[in-house]
Amino acid sequence: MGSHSFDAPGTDPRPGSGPDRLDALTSWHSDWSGLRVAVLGLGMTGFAAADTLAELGAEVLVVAGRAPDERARLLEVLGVPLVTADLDAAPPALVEHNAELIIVSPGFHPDHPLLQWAAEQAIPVWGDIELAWRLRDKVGPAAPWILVTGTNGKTTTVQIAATMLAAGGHRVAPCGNIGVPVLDAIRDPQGWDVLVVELSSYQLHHLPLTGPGALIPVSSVCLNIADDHIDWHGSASAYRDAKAKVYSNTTVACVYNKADLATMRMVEDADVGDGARAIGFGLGVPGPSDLGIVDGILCDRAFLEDRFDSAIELTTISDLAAVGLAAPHVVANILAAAALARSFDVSPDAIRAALATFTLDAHRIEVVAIRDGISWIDDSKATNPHAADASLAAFDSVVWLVGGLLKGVDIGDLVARHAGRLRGAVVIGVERKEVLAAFRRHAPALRVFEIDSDDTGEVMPSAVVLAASLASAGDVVLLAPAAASMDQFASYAERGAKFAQAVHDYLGGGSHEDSSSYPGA
Ligand code: UMA
Repeated sequence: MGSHSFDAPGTDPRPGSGPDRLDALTSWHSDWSGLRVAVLGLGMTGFAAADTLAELGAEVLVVAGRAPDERARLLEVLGVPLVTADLDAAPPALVEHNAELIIVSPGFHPDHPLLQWAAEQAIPVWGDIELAWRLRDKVGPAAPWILVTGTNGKTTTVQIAATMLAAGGHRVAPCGNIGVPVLDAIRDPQGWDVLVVELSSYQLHHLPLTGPGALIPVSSVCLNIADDHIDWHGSASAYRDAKAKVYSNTTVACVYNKADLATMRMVEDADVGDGARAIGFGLGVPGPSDLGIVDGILCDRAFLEDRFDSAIELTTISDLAAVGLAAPHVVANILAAAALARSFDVSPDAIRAALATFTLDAHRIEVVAIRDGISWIDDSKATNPHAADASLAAFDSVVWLVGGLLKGVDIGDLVARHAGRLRGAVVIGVERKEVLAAFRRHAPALRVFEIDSDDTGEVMPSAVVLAASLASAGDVVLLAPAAASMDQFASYAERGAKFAQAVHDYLGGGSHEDSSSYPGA
């Protein structure tokens, strides 16, 4: 390991039209001028795609169901036309544009009428990730990509891996689903040594596995897989298949979760580059080619010569506990990130230094207050049952705030698994019927309150009062809704912030007895 070589993007554009022309568009320096492209959506992705393609001289039309004023105004400045319409069918301006290529934003459902129309018209559809891959050599030689996906922990793992790579002296861009379009990262004028790209299942869905648009990452990980976004993908297996694409063509390390054998099978089934290795991570004792834990010490038994007889110490659970990073699912993310960083030759010292300063984002098992022996914890980021599972498992005695948009996923198993550690529950969200039914079925004796107010401003204040009535010393009141937030809040962040505000209002001044100690089991 040490030097990484990549197929240089092509530099020999062949202007023309049709699929041959698209095949030749594999570099920023190819001839994109005059290419007729329709960009679907005007969120973060759509704007980045339109801006990039306009800079390349393509003829761009943006089509969106709704367009934020600010982005619409910027498009006007760029001279890019925008059509906002009810997108039940292709609007006339889109038909007239006679597009040779469509760039779709990830939020468009695969069965969206415009994507069906594009298929009927045989217009190729790329996601923004494929476009960014083809354009990645804008500034000097293309930086290698490290890919991160999984149902939960993606953003945290990307942030930790990027912190480790930076501590190792690399100029690194965390980007993708994390909230920075990869197209913005590749246009940074200084360029990067490496990109750590968070990919959602939506973005993976649109990626080709072969051909000029197929990604060739150095390393890749699917952190875990559990049912999520089933309403978007149509089935659990379609969601899984999208996630599995992350490993395709990996050249150095395919990192998988030893506690989630589905991720190992994805690696086994993937077409990877010659010499790529499968690297496991887990909370148990590591085998050769794994990262794991021995007697409270996080060890690398993968990236060293003598991996059959020795291991490299990376950090310890007690050091992680001192900086609030010892919850089991966070430790798993750290091991995965360390595997990615080690695959890029980051030293154990740099990894240790990175972990000493890293802090989790807000709303991820964030301690809001501790008062009278009761800990109030905001894990609003737990937007599906798998994330809530990890969250609940970190505590012994829980009053649980749960509910929201379930996205077609059943939470019965989750309730059954944790019924023993629950002291009570408060159900929020619009899809309360399903959640209440799960409690009736799997925890019939549990005290459960329902917030049935239509006044969304009242949801958290009421939930906090009821949670307080269920909790006693030693308990954790845990907001880990296992559901998306958009039914009653603007985002998971707003949901968490409203929870924290309601807790502080309820407890009054001086509620933050000790926010540094982690109350986890
Ligand atoms: N639009 C329509 N009709 C549709 C869908 C979208 O007209 O049916 C248009 C609207 O103009 C809207 C725009 O598309 O303004 C929104 O596009 P989008 O939903 O694809 O969102 P972006 O703003 O482009 O942000 C996307 C990701 N969002 C989604 O995948 C839903 C962001 O992830 C990501 O950070 C960003 O690209 C940069 O890569 C967010 C997310 O929620 C955080 N991701 C999901 C998750 O993590 O669970 C997948």
